[in-house]
Amino acid sequence: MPPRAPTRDHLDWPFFDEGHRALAAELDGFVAGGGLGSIDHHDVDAACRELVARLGAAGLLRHCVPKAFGGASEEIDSRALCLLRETLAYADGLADFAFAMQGLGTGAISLSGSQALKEEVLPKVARGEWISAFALSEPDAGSDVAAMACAARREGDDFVLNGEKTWISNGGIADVYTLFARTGEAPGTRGISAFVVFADTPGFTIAERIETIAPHPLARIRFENCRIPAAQLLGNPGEGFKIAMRTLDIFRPSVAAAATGFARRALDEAVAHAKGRKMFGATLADLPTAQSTLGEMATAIDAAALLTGRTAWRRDVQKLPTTREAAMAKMTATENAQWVIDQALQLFGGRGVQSGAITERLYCEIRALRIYEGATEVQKLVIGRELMKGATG
Ligand code: COS
Repeated sequence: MPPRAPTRDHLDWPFFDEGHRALAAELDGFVAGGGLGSIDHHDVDAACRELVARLGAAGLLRHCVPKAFGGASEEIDSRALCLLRETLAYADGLADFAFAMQGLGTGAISLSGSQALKEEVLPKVARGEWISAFALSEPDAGSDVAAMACAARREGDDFVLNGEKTWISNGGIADVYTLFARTGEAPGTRGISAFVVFADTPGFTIAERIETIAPHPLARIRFENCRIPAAQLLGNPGEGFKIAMRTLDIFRPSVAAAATGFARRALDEAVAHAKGRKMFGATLADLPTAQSTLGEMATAIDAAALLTGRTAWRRDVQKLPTTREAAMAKMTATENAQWVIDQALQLFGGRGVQSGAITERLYCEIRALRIYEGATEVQKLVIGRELMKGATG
């Protein structure tokens, strides 16, 4: 049986154009043609390397970087990113992860890197030859980015790095890391800078590999007198926090899209199950309680997709800031998807919790999305603060 494909009704919404509809057809062809098939997910490192290679060979990673450096469009197109993540998440959470990290891991380079750094890193990442990572969180600085302690001390033409980062996706397999470290120009957010660090730099080590409920490469990484050229600084000293936030503004809607991909898969599986499941002399789908649940699930998905499409369109077409919109989309889509998947599992009954069931996989996949790239609580804070900025009082 060919892999299940997502419905594409929402591509008729005014947020999308012919290019997006063509990309959706290309993606569906890639998945149906076995582009993600026959990969053993038990070895997540090998699986991710293979997925990155395949996505690169298929030209799909070009959507993670700007055109001048091997990308698909002049600027990173948020709607394309969302479409890709939604489709990949629908089919395979690890494929979505492998794709997403190529963008997040290099987003700050695309935004603020020197010409030389962009030329060195972005084309290789777009071809799937290099794997990238985004190193922001620390053991004592997760949501509170300003509390970071990992230090970068200037010494002549170099910076010397000391400290740790944790929850680093692709930690252990990445070739290149975007690192945020304290350079101390000022206390708090104004004393952080962004750097590019290559995995083979002396003094850089993997301190610990971390396992999670939806396995993917993840690590705590360590810098001990790790010396990098000052040319690997992104933007100006002290700009790191803003670079991190601007990067997250681009990628948070794509997290929303991935969550919606998982939720769409849960809904489609639940509908198929409800239509086939015999119950009380009819089918589960004939029960008003099931119809009501499915109706709520579909509405929760559309609400999330509308907020996500609005954010990506505002960024791509209107070229306006999307801090508030991205936070709304990420919060709503990840929370709604968790609820939708839980409802799908409930409709499956006992089979829903069986090991190996699609609902089990989706249940595990969705959970981290409510936390990473800014937990739901952080998104509420961001929305509230943006609201205050525009309010008179
Ligand atoms: N774009 C550009 N600049 C931004 C920005 C954005 N989206 N958000 C904040 N800034 C600027 C602010 O304007 C402020 O600038 P000035 O110093 O010039 O006034 C500065 O950055 C500091 O902002 P703020 O005061 O809001 O910082 P806080 O320390 O209060 O933190 C939160 C804000 C909590 C929102 C932030 O730390 C955050 O998003 N945390 C979650 C991080 C995250 O996603 N972690 C997961 C890692 S990736 S898996």
